[in-house]
Amino acid sequence: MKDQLNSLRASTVALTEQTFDLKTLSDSRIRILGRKGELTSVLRGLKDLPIEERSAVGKLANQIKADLESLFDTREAYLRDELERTQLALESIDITMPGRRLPLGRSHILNRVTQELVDVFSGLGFQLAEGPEVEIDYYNFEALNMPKNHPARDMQDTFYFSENVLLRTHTSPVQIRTMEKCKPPVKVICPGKVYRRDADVTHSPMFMQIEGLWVDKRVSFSDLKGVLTAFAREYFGDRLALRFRPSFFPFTEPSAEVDIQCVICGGSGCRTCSFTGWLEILGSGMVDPTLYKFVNYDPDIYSGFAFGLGIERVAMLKYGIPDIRLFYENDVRFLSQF
Ligand code: FA5
Repeated sequence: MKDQLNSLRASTVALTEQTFDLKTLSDSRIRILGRKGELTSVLRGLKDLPIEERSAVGKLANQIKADLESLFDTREAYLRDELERTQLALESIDITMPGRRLPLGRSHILNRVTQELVDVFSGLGFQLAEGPEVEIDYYNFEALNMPKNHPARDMQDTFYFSENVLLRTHTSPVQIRTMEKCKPPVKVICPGKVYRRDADVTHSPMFMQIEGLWVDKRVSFSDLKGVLTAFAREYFGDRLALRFRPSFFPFTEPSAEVDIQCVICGGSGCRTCSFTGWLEILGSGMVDPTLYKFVNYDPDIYSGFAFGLGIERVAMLKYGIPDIRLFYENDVRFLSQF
């Protein structure tokens, strides 16, 4: 029995030395020291020993049990230390590594251009006004002198919610809404999104405009030319030519469109300017006195001008962007250039 006990100790020493994970170690501990373990089964033979040997063997058995327990404890402590060391090594941070760069967000180029335009017109004395994108037929067409079946409506087909509710096709309805609310003098700019059934390199189904409106006593066409020329010089500098071209809008009389020399081709003609050398940026004119009837202004006392400027067109000219669709494709490689 002494031999059995000594050999159990020897084999346990070898076993623990060759065990490298805590689970196997714990299983071995149960197999050897557990209630139904190998040591217990050896000790069961104790009662069959002659009485004079029992005490010595019993003592040895206790000693060996203590030895085995200490063997398992020491190995377990060692394995736990090892595990902790490996985990620490894995989790350690190399503070000499370069950090991961966080991409910096920025406002969309069109929002920035809008803000720049608002700043220029604020400097010319215009105040900010707003109107809804979902508009009623009355403000979008009717009160702008475009009754039902007016042919000018054809050029501004849009998305209808019902016969009378639509996505506004221009920012001009804000003219009427502002004049309804305020008595002259009014001098406002109204930036916002507008919608039309349009799509090519210079036309987008959703785009942005800034409406300008100045009504007061003795506002004349030369004020219109002065304000728009001042704006163009301030925003584009002197290098780009500007021209006023006679036009027609049902809500202004007389009317003019303003073109800026194409920056893409320098005026020689390209796909962006439809080979004309010019890009139209806005429509404008003297407010048609018919409109004053809708808002109770006296046309014998007041006169004014209005304009509607395409923000994408201005951004295209300012930054040499050849295709309007680039603004809305949300390609970060394009957007992060500005
Ligand atoms: C108008 O929208 C008039 N409301 C402008 C106006 C206001 C005239 C006040 C007189 C008085 P027009 O349809 O031409 O006009 O559009 C004005 C500008 O919006 C154009 O010069 C152009 O720069 C821009 N624009 C028009 N359609 C599109 C489109 N589909 N995509 C991008 N820009 C457009």
